Amino acid sequence: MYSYSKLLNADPEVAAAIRGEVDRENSHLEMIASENFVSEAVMSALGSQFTNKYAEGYPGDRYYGGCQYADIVENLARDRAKKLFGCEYVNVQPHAGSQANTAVQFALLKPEDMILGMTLDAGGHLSHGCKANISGKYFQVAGYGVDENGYIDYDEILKIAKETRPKLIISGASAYPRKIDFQKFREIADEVGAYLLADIAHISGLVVAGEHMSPIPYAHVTTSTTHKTLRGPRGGMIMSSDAFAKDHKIDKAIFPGLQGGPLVHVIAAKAVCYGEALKPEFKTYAKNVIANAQALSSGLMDRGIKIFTGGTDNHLMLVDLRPLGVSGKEAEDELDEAGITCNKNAIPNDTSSKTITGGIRLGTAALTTRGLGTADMETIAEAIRLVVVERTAASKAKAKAMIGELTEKYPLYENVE
Ligand code: DSN
Repeated sequence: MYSYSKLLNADPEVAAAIRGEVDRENSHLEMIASENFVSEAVMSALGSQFTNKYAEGYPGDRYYGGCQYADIVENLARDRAKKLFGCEYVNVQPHAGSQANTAVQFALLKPEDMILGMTLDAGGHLSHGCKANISGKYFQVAGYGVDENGYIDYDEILKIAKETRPKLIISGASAYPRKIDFQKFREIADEVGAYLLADIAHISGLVVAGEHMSPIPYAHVTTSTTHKTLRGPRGGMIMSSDAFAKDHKIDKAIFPGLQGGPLVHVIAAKAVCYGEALKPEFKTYAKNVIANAQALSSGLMDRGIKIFTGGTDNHLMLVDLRPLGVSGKEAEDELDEAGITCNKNAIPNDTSSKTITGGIRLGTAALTTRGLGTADMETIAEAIRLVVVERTAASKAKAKAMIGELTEKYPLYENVE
């Protein structure tokens, strides 16, 4: 099992980097919308002896001997995930969300088929057809964006779908603060004879807690990561009906199509994460994530800071800094100095470069795990105002002191042994 003190003796350089990361996580507020903090139980499974094991294949049908415990743990992960999401079929082997999406595309499409996904600029993901990604190189791509208020426009998507006749429509985003209607997406897909893939990487924790519509009854296939609002280890998963998965050979698309040996230690940690998400406390956690996001976005708007779409329905928000004349890059750097970790993010119709951007994305999944509540969101909103609106040395120092008080009030790791 993972032991910091043993690592320190064996490899002080790597131990020092880990110590640095632990101290950074302790001393900063983690507001990157795609990050979270796993439990000690998840961390223990990740640091377990399963990292030693090769287990190509699936439970009961492996290409290596000695897989009896790997089978147990993969079956536990699959059974728990099926119960959690209410689906018939699950594959827990994808190393990440991108691999899950690529495997689905590999299973359902032929090279040069048309994909319709949300554009990266509007908040979509690389694996939904970005030109630089394999999805944009091997397939033809059409994109949809958001309307002038920042919402998905389903009539517009239907229009684009009728013009471009995609074989696959992808719903899901990395920076969309509003609810997604999977039933409407399915109606559009049916109208043009396309498959629907719902990528719920960001919102899966909210979905299983009943805080967001589930795509399972509507999408042909659903993918997710396991490390965002779901609060598990870094990794991916694919869900579907038994018949669809069998007909389209989804298991084969992951192994041997795209991956070799599964990461059994990560699958063990996924099993722990699904078990945690099945507990009633997880529902409270997801409710609090949204309450915190809404309190923070209101606190920022009360201070004259523009929030794209005027709020949020989920765990994240986009702060439009363009009216303040501050770039996303400047805000990311200056907030980091004050103790807030976040990422610069393009706002739809942003004309600044992708490495500068006109905004930042803020999320509350990790803050909520740390124990912060809505009253603390007021403090964070004020600290952000001091950094991005006032922008004096004195105001930034004040913000840093305020964030320091919060990180001390909610310690993350008391001892690292
Ligand atoms: N890179 C992730 C995010 O930050 O949203 C998406 O995979």
